[in-house]
Amino acid sequence: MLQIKNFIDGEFSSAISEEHLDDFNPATGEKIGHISSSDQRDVENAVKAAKDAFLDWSSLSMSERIDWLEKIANALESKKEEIAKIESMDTGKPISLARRVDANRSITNFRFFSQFAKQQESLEFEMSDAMNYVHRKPVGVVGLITPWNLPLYLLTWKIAPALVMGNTIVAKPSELTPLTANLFAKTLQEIDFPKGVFNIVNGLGPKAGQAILEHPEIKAISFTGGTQTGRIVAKTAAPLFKKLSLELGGKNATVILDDAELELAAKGAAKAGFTNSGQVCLCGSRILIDESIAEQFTELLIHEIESMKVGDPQNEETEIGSVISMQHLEKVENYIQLALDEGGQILTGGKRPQLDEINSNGAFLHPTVISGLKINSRTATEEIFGPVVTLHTFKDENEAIEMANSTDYGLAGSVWTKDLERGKEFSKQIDTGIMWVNTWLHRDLRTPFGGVKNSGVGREGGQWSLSFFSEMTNICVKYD
Ligand code: TXE
Repeated sequence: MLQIKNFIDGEFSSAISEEHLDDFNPATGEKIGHISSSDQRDVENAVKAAKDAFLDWSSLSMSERIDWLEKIANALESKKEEIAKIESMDTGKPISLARRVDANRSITNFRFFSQFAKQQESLEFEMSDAMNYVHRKPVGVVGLITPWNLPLYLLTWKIAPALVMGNTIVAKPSELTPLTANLFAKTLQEIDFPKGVFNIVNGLGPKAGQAILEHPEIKAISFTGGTQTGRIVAKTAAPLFKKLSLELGGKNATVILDDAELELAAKGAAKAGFTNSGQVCLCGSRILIDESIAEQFTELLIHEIESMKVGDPQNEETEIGSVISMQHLEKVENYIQLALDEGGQILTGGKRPQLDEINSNGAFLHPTVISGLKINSRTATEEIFGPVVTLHTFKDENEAIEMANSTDYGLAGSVWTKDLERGKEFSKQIDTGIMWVNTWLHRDLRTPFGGVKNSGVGREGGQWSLSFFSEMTNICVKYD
């Protein structure tokens, strides 16, 4: 049984309360670890360690901090397979996905920000009689709170820019998936990373997480998680004037225009809808199809989905693993029942698969496609965050735009058409932070990442991350 402790001032320690939570492998239902269940006292200790480490860390030169990012990337690279294996065990996602996406991207996050920080130029604005120099300083101690769907991928997406800009960190991974953050902390110990610069406080959101939000010495909060929790984060942190970055939920549209290359679009829509069992905030959970090609496209889509291998995440061939927990599976199944109550028809899926003994207690669901629902039904407007997509047809582009924009979310989407200019013009009409044309989840880390409406506030990525994790002082020097 793994003991997942806090990581404070470079050492692993139990929560002061000595209380712990259980960690489960959702694909087998077995208990795999005990997690320290921290409270405000543990957060206090972590903030003290981060404050004590801040002067030395922020006094390093940018190139010295960049060297550390590269050391971390190299150390993670040597553990790529171990990261993939434990991430798959903790989340139920297929090992091939954990390797290709979670492990690779966690390493890339450090490599990208070390390179990107090197290229930063000083910001100067000349006047006729003066020169303005924009001086960047770290924010100080920052709080990172992350979810269970892409645990190390999303945590390192925040750690790398926060560190390179000279901040020190108090992080709280999701209590459902603490394992890879724990491995990350062990890796820092192995490379003699300065103590106290990065700290982990494990535990429940309303207890350990809330204490991070409330701590007066934590000057910025970068949060990724559900919209409902995002509201709590905003409500708590805003009156304390903390910098806030909120990456929240989504109900993204995959739009198939009448001139789409149908085979390509069907593969793209299936990938967008069911990667990580639909547990990615960027997933395309609504598929909007031009009525003139709807029958042909739907046939290709269903074929694509029914060929996806559902099973043991540790099996290399598996494409659809379990969802994060039995509780979440029941939430998803409740939405399928709601869809039927709202007049929907299940075209494929909707049932739990019969799997081998080892997975008989796992939280599995066949990828599910539901048609016949109104675009403003609850099923088609609320975030389900599971392997469920709804299909809707439209008669023309204007109706497609109206439908795509018809939820309270605004994170991402994709549009499929042979005419790239048409795809670009269409994308400008969609109220999201991200749009893909003839692809999905194709990421350039220099680009702004984030959403509008109930999908969040702010952007991370490239210069947006460096700006979020720094404060600027404009120094205006009058020529004599
Ligand atoms: O997110 P939560 P969960 C959506 C998806 C999912 C829902 C809930 O709909 O079903 O959010 O998922 C911490 N103060 N997304 O449970 O609850 C919590 O401990 C401070 C979309 O993962 O938001 C965890 O570390 N912290 C999302 C983190 O917040 C609190 C990805 C996220 O937990 C807290 C995952 C509090 N009061 C879920 N309550 C995306 N955008 O990718 C909880 N936390």
